[in-house]
Amino acid sequence: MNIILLGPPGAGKGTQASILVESRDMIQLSTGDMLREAKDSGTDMGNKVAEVMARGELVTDDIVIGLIREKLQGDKKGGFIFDGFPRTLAQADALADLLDEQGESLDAVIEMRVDDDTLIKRIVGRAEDARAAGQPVRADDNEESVKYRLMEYYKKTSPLIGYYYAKGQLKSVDGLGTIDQVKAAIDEALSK
Ligand code: B4P
Repeated sequence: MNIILLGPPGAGKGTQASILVESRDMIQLSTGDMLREAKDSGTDMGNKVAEVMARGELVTDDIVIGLIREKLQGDKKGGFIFDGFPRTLAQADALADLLDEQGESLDAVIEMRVDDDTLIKRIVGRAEDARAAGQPVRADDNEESVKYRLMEYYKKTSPLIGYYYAKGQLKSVDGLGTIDQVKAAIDEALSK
């Protein structure tokens, strides 16, 4: 099974993807994690994306599509969870082509719905928790970047909701409950 977790920043895509990895032996492909790894390793590409990410802007399509293309060649296990990818219509078209090339298809797109106030509270809360624990704080986990990330989401990513709805692949879940409640809602959506 190959699925996309779609939703605004802080909707819990990464949180739920980690749970699906455990419960269904799937492979999590988080473009956010891949870009943060590139940034930390100080490669040319990493240096290029660091400032873009800190501002809360989207990284260019060619970079993220390249990262995903590489990962799709590897082990497939119980299938792929696309976490935070695609984020633009161009990325969605590229993903359809890449899956096609691998003889794979997309089974479902889970849209996680959370209101803006909760998203901002969660992300600012994550930064405060990290600071209190003496851990590194993500450069984009502050109110200013989150507001920009939300603007980018509504402008560039939310059109994907209609795109996948038209293909009959969209399943929307309430992302507002506890982590366990959201997990249950995703399991139910995937069972239909
Ligand atoms: P991501 O790493 O994808 O970050 P995100 O959208 O903030 O994360 P997510 O929705 O996974 O939230 P999480 O589970 O962590 O992207 C970061 C940046 O990378 C982007 O802004 C962009 O610059 C770049 N990028 C990534 N992919 C790209 C692409 N395809 N194209 C272009 N650029 C790209 O949860 C957040 C917090 O909420 C956590 O603290 C968590 O504990 C908490 N939480 C989760 N579920 C909860 C629940 N049910 N109740 C209470 N709290 C909850």
